[in-house]
Amino acid sequence: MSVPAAKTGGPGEAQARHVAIIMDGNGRWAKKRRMPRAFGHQKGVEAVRALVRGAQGLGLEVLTLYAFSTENWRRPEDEISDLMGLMERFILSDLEEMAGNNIRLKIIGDYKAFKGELVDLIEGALTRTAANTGTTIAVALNYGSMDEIARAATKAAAEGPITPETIARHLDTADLPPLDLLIRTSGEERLSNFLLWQAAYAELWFTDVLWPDFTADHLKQAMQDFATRERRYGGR
Ligand code: V0D
Repeated sequence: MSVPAAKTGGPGEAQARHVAIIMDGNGRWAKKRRMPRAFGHQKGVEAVRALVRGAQGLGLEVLTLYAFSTENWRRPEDEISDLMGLMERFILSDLEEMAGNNIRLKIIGDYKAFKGELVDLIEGALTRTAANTGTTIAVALNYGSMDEIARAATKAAAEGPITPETIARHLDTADLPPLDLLIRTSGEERLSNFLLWQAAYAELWFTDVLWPDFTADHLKQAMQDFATRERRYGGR
């Protein structure tokens, strides 16, 4: 029995360099099990940990993850403090493994609005991985795209004319490769104020899988779909 040659795709097929994920569905995952939202968030953290491990072999340059949005401040106080606790614990438990695996951490968003101890932990994590050369994990913390664009435009205006190029140079993602692929889990098909500018030419990939059930295999599948889509950038 002969095995068909691996599909390598036609011209224009390219491997994704930068993938972003809106990690949605922790609450719904918990609700289905009649468990508290906090349990869903815990499971969500386990999915992040497994995905970061699994992403190593996929040849990605950057994986951007939406962890805490500017809108999350409108959630109940106890859920906000849960999320803060998860962030602190995540750094304490996972930083050394990520650092040892040559991962470079980056933050997008205004993380300095968090409390002092958490800001110090975050900055420690950035410093610890700054010299690493492997996959960059960019984590959106207190991130909102309109806020990011407003901050970038303010900086651009202080230097001269505002153009798409001068704004882009001041976005939080200015040092990252262009966004290729944006994934959202949990069946919602909205950008929800995430990477609005960067998504201008990105491919979008939606799945009904809830975040705690999302694995590196799903990411691999999305990247394979990406590689077979023909990208047009507004041209023909
Ligand atoms: C999991 C809840 C802090 C949602 C928060 C690698 C998702 C906890 C960071 C972080 C995650 C801190 C410093 C830094 C980079 C990241 C973080 C991830 C996930 C993905 F430099 N919390 N946190 N990073 N979670």
